[in-house]
Amino acid sequence: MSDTPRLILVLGDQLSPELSALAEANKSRDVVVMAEVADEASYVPHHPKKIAFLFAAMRKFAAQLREDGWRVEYTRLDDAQNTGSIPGELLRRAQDTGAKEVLATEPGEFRLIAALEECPIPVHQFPDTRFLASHTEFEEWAEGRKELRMEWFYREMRRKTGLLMDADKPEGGKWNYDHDNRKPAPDRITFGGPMQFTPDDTVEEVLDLVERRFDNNFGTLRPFWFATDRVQARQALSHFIRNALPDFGDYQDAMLAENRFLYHSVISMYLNAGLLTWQEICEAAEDAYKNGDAPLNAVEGFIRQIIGWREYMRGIYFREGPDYTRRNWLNHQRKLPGFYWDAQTDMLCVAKAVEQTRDEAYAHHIQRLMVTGNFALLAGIDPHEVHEWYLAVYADAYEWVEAPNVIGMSQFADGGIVGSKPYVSGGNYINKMSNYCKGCAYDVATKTGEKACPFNYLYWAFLHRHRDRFGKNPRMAQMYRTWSRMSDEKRQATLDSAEAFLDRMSRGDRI
Ligand code: FAD
Ligand code: DLZ
Ligand code: SF4
Repeated sequence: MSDTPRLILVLGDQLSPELSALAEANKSRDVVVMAEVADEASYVPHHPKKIAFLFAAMRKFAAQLREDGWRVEYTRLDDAQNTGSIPGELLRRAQDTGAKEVLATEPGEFRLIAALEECPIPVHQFPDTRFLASHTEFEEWAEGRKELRMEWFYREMRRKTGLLMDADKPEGGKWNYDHDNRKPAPDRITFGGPMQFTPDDTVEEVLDLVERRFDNNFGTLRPFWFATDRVQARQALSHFIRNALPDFGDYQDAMLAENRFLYHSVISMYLNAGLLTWQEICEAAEDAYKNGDAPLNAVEGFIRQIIGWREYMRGIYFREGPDYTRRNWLNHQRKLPGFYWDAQTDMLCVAKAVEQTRDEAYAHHIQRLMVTGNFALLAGIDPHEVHEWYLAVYADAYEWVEAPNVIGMSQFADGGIVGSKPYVSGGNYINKMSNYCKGCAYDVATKTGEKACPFNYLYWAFLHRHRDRFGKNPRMAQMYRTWSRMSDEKRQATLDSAEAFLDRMSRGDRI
């Protein structure tokens, strides 16, 4: 065997000891390369908390690898020799060490996969085995199907893992307990929120760096409370399983103006960066069910998000290819309004979602889908702009998971690959699931005119605008019938209200 070292690339969202590139490597021969680089930190204006989380977690992971006997060459953002890109750092380290090849785990974004393919030094990209379904497995599942519905894929994953299975039957007799999981916001939340961690010296050093270098990015850096290593991430997971999982199902779709986390786990940033595995999360949830600590509707709903939605979204991203983020099936062209960056809007639901995104680099699923996503779709915002916003502002955002959620699920820009109908609603849905409307300057019960909730008239204007696309969709037939039954005056007043509102928005007026 040659003694020439090889470089082992570990990216910021690959902080897992079981990473395929590390499994292929030889501790006594090879050199691990990790790098904080300007290219990765600025391809979208990431939230400062996201950058701080990744840099701190990268530094701690590098220290752990060294303790485990690896030679690690780590580049800090401020290092004088930093070339500013991942390929640049690989070339520099290759020159220093004499390495002639690189072992990598396939990145989660096409942009970076292409950059590694084009790198002057050969880079072998191994499959990312931290996921349940390989690309081939997803392709085989998708092959020949007319519709790629998550539910069918999820059942395969249940069978494959044996999670919540009673021999070959689903636990409790049903695959999906979503029907029980749509309760509106409760009066009182008993969960105090995700576990918070006091920054240690490593984190403080990174916070100072991020404060200096990314001061102009959207988002509040301090207080910073994320877990930044595996031990802490596991504590955060246990805290959720013990204190919130039992109510996760019931209130999964609820929203509250005064509570940012409800019964959500807030672990996606840890899972996506590699600090937790899907196996340990799902096993902990299943154990809670088996021990009688959490009901089936909660545990099934939670496990479905991880082995169902998360894996399915990744499958779609890699199947659809690099042009996916440019899809615009509805031909929406409006610019993303400024209030997505400064929360200056009278729509309280949107203002609250943006404020908490700014403060926490987090919003839960229904806020992302039915508030900021719903509004962007109704208002006809360019889906690529929407995509770039989501990719920047959330601590858990990488293209493989963000793009199918935004382009597919939320904006219907892929023409119906992820969803069979667009996720749009008027103010009624938001009012039912939250307490936002009570404190809003707009009136959710009013349908047209200046005081009316904008979601109300924008909803009908959206259906009207896209009748040729959705008019024959059986799942939307009822809504089109309702629209058709309205009087001409009412329909015209609705369309006029929508047009006037969108004009004001495009002019930059406060809305
Ligand atoms: P919980 O509600 O506690 O759910 C548990 C876990 O299930 C999550 O941690 C996550 O790993 C997984 N999960 C749940 N829903 C999804 C989903 N639709 N797709 C993939 N995984 C899911 N998730 C991301 O990880 N990164 C993103 O960039 C991202 N962007 C989104 C954009 C939009 C428009 C929408 C509608 C959803 C997006 N999601 C994204 C999915 C989901 O909103 C987040 O995973 C979830 O809010 C994370 O919070 P949590 O850990 O408290 O999740
Ligand atoms: C998101 C991110 C950021 C902000 N910075 C770095 C970095 O400096 N170095 C690094 O290796 N990775 C970083 N990442 C994560 C990468 O962007 C991520 O690996 C790709 O987007 C693929 O998912
Ligand atoms: Fe949002 Fe409309 Fe309710 Fe205001 S009234 S909070 S804009 S849904």
